[in-house]
Amino acid sequence: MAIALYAFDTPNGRKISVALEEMGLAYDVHVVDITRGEQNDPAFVRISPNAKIPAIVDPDGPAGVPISVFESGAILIYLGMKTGLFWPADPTARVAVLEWLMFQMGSFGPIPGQVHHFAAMTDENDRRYGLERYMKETRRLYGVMDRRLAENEYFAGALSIADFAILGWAWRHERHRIALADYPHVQRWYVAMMARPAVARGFAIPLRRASAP
Ligand SMILES: N[C@@H](CCC(=O)N[C@@H](CS)C(=O)NCC(=O)O)C(=O)O
Repeated sequence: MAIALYAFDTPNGRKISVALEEMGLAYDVHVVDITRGEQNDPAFVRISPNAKIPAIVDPDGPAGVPISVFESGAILIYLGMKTGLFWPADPTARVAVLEWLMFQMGSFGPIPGQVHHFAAMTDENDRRYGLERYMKETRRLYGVMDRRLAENEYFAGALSIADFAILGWAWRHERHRIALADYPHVQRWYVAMMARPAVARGFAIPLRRASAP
């Protein structure tokens, strides 16, 4: 039976549509339009208690018992454990995946997300401090990623769920005002990731209703 994906067209939503496509799992999309407050619908909050997308419901969970999962990092680990794909069995390799997944969850998401927030402000006084602070840190994070990718094809060596997590946010590099050409190793990785047919499908799947503004 298909996994239910509750998502919207955002970096955290796209991480999961990309992973589901890469893993070849059947899924149905349930758009949760966060511009209309649908994340606060009590039925959705029962699945995602923090009232944020993404979330999944897998009717075929562990031991055949249905399970819901919220938090994109937890979803990626769950899907990796379920399929054994992009989630190495070797403990040393797994640590690298966890490191870069946590890097994304803790920094490369929350920080560029603040750039998106302050960039959208119209009052110059309100936006200046926030933009300077978070753009500086975002550039530093791209530097961290560039150094890692100078020595590794993918973040954890082999392609893993950490790449899907980081890709979701790198996809928005223009919105957080980053020129990928300034980070050639990130650019090389980004171009290679986006050229993958399953990644393209993960970004093409509609996560917005046609009627939405
Ligand atoms: N740590 C969460 C963050 C999820 C998150 O921030 N989702 C955003 C969209 S990308 C959301 O649902 N925003 C709606 C809101 O804040 O009300 C995860 O990685 O799943």
